[in-house]
Amino acid sequence: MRKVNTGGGWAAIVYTLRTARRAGGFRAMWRALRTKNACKTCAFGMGGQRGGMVDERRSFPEVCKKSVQAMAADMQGPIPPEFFERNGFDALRRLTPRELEHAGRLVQPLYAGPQDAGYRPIEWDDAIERCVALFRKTPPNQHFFYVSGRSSNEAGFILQLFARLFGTNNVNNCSYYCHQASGVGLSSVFGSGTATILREDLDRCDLVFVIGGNPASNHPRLMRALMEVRRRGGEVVVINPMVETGLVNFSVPSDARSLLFGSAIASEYVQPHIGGDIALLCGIAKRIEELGAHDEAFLHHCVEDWDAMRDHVRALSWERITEASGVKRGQIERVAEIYAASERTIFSWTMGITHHRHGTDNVRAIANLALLRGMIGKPGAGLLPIRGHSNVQGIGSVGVTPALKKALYEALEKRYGIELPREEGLDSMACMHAAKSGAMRSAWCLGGNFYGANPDARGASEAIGCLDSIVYLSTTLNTGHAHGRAKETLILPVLARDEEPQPTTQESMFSFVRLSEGGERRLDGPRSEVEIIAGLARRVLGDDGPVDWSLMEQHKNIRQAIAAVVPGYEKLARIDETRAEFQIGGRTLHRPAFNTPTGKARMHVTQIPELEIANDELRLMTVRSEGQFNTVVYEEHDLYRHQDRRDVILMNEADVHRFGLAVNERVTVRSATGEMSGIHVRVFRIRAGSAAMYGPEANVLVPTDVDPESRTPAFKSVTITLEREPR
Ligand SMILES: Nc1nc2c(c(=O)[nH]1)N[C@H]1C(S)=C(S)[C@@H](COP(=O)(O)OP(=O)(O)OC[C@H]3O[C@@H](n4cnc5c(=O)[nH]c(N)nc54)[C@H](O)[C@@H]3O)O[C@H]1N2
Ligand SMILES: Nc1nc2c(c(=O)[nH]1)N[C@H]1C(S)=C(S)[C@@H](COP(=O)(O)OP(=O)(O)OC[C@H]3O[C@@H](n4cnc5c(=O)[nH]c(N)nc54)[C@H](O)[C@@H]3O)O[C@H]1N2
Ligand SMILES: [Mo]
Repeated sequence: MRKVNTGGGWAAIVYTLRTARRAGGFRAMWRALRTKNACKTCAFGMGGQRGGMVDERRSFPEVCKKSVQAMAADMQGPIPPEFFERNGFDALRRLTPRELEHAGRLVQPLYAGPQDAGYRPIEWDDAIERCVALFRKTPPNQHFFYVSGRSSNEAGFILQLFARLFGTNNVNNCSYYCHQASGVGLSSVFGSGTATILREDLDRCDLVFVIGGNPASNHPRLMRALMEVRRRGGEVVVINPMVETGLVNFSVPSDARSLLFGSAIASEYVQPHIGGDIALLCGIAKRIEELGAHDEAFLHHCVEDWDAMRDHVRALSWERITEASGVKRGQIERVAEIYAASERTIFSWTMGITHHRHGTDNVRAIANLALLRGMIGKPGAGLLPIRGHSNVQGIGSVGVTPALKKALYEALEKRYGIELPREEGLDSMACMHAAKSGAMRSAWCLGGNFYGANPDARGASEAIGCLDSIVYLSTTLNTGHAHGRAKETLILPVLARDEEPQPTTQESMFSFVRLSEGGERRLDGPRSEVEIIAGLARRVLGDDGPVDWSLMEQHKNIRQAIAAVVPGYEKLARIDETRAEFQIGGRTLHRPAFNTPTGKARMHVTQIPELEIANDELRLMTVRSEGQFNTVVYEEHDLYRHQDRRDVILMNEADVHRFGLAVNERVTVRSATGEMSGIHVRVFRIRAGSAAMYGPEANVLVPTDVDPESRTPAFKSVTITLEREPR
């Protein structure tokens, strides 16, 4: 394999061209990518009315491999009907995620009952009848609804409305496996849970912290902004237990100089232990206070609980800080000096922060550090949780959450003259446990791969197997359809957003609402998500209830409803006429006025978590490779980390020696939850004591316990042991 020492660049371009050719030619791909639809991959927020691949700053950036992969998947032909005759469940279970996705597009509803050895195609009418029967058969609180962040605001909104009118709050979304800790943490700090900045603020800052993320792979469009910060003399501090090639040097494909020579990204690369972030962030805060570089006036006028936070970091010894973080005092002091010299700092973070039992406190520790120097509440500075799915933030905004925000709750009750169910709704993990215990009987999944995303893969399969039914609304096959089956399983094929007959909307990580025009259908068979949900709601709840479901088949009517009830979404009411995409009101913090009872932001004392591991143990993180999108693995190799296969464990050289292992030797990896055998040992630039494996495969090892506040599993913190296998 060719060795790549810089992220992005030619490798990304060559891949893009190759994938485009497979998907029906470069021109077809180019046309597809240039339509007025929001990009399908990450939540950076590309496309929409400004045309594909144009961001919120109106600049026209890079090819992104991921958007090409996602588009190629949707541009496939139909899965041939004989596929399901040839591939019963045994065969489906043996297919890799890539083989399942490459089987083609789902075009016909599929059904499997308790006696079936495989799926069989059924007619749409039959499928809808069966769904209606499932709703009638089981009481509302024994159903749950899981929504991935790929679906539109319109589909998400009516799904949650339907669920609540049906009688349950068991409505959740993939953020419970993703950024929930950011929402919970930030809300506790300043009363709202999203980024405080606009895309433009990245052009005005002089320092960016990139904490616990690998944007070179997962948010390549952020890389241009980071390159530009460095070019204008600013700094980028990376905090990550692994040295990620693309965060050291990245070739921005749309920038000639960068493409040829690469661009230095990190000015300081800090490698803490997995889970060492709170100690590190407290250490930086301690040093800032020692230097007197904190913003006394801001802390006095705009912040609560500064005294407690100050006393906490003062009382922490440097010994405790360096031991728990794994970072030397000299480097912590250097980072503090970089921060002290900055006038406008942006703190960004991803899953390395949220995927912990202390995820919410991790987020608070970041917010503390930002508040310490008055970096929230002015232009060019603030907080940026780098969101995953392209519309995961919108799905949350429009109410696909177990508990609705008070304002939305009251507005819904008022608009429809209804009383919403009072019983507490369950989060994703709780639904899985309830399925296992028999308390939950029926699941509805709008997109995503609830099985594949879940910790404890074996347990997840068993839990879903306990359900009477599960219904998937999907574009392509994934491992969930093979391993996540209930007594009855239905798959309903849906249109991708750029095939929707009516426009849809999405929300970016900067709280910017995109309008996607939709487009011509590529295939006969799949239906619009909204058409399916509104049709089911009409059948189950009738037309004479508080909501006229036949009106809800028109997306613009749904937009009227969203505009009327979701705070900040008012402009959605006119978007069909104006075509004007907009910034959601009340989220950007360019002034230090916070949405809390006192108007001040709140600091929190964040205790350093106890993460002791024994001598024969390692702490494991599960990560994505550059060639996958969540549970869909496109490529076996990981370009930037120089791995030719995925069944590897990446370890520090010292640990490989300490355990008496050799490179490429096979080990069995064990956790309290499961084990994986035949894993190849690889040396990697990762903090000693920490190790990394690829998810979703490694989900057999990840336990199901969660951060008590955000209910997010610790995908990045699994205690493991290794056993050498006989040679
Ligand atoms: N190509 C591609 N793009 C994607 C996705 C994809 O699967 N593929 N998925 C999308 C989604 S839904 C999401 S949520 C995002 C995910 O984007 P990321 O969060 O960047 O993805 P992960 O691979 O989970 O990476 C976690 C990073 O956190 C680091 N890390 C692990 N533990 C710790 C820790 O304790 N502390 C610190 N400081 N760092 C730690 C790891 O070394 C790794 O670099 O990407 C989105 N974009
Ligand atoms: N071990 C480990 N596990 C993890 C993580 C980790 O870092 N490590 N990360 C977690 C994170 S951050 C997340 S967000 C979850 C991801 O969880 P999910 O969002 O549940 O999973 P995806 O793999 O993104 O779902 C992909 C499927 O979505 C369907 N799909 C694609 N486009 C559309 C569409 O337009 N409409 C509909 N209806 N369906 C569509 C396709 O069938 C595709 O197979 O995984 C979590 N699991
Ligand atoms: Mo995610």
